[in-house]
Amino acid sequence: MDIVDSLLRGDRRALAKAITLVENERPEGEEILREIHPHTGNAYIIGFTGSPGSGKSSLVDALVNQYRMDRLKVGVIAVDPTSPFTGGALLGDRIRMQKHTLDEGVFIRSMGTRGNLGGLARTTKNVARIIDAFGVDILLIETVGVGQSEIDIIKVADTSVLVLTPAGGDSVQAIKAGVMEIADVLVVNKSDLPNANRTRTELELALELDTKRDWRPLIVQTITFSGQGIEELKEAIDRHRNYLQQSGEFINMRRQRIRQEVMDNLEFLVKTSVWEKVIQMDNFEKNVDKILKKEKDPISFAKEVLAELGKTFN
Ligand SMILES: Nc1nc2c(ncn2[C@@H]2O[C@H](COP(=O)(O)OP(=O)(O)O)[C@@H](O)[C@H]2O)c(=O)[nH]1
Ligand SMILES: [Mg+2]
Repeated sequence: MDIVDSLLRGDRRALAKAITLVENERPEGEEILREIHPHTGNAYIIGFTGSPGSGKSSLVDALVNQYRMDRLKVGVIAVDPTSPFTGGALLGDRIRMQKHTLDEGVFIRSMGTRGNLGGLARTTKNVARIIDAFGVDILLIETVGVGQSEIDIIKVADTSVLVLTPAGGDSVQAIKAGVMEIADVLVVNKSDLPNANRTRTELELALELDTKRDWRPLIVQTITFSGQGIEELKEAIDRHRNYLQQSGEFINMRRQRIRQEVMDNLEFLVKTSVWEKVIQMDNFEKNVDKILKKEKDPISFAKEVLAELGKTFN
């Protein structure tokens, strides 16, 4: 496909177009994903999660600058499921990111809510793959919140960064919600505010109690206004990256994700093909009536349908 050739050659317009096709779940999008597959796997993916306003965008912005100083090519995906009107891009983010738009070494994409969050997790994964094939060294993904769906989005990341602040019992909530278990680096941003050190100590104590993991998450304090701690954050991410590579975790993780991905695709295909066949069955509605009148029960009918489908699948 032309569009694939162009994006592999570094054409940003082709990249943007390919992303839109994939986001809209068009058949061409599927073809693009198939063709780019051999060119993926080179980008190092870093996920950022945390409450709205904790400073994720500010940190991502600061890190983009850091990586650009090393002349690395950087991609950014901003996922904001809570923002249906702006398609995920808040005005502040746009202004903040505007200065990067002239930089050929930075590619930024915002994604808003489109259907359910499960769908968003799937498209984010695919969009990440296209930007990876385009040839970035580092891909930063920012998502709002710390719920299960956000965790699903962040599951594509090689290193996950959880952003907390000294205010509002953020750390206590994170500890309770178990989100610390998926975080590889913890950031106490807004460390210019009171209680930053106390927040750090709370987190340290919580980490000491968690002995399940080989990797002990690192804690970094940052102040985005002054740039304090940004280099340290980059180093913490690097350390986690080295740990993954040296322990063999990196390749394990990628294998595990491929397994999961095949299962997810399979589940999706089976579901849709079963559903297509089921709605074509002529006695389907009749049986629904029977269940309604208590002449039949839903479990037995589902089993009958399965037996019937078994014949057509063979
Ligand atoms: N005091 C303080 N405010 C910050 C810091 N970093 C970001 N902010 C402010 O926090 C607000 C939310 O930041 P933003 O990066 O948009 O957070 P996001 O919603 O997590 O992406 C903005 O008003 C920022 O200016 C910091 O280090 N200290
Ligand atoms: Mg943001």
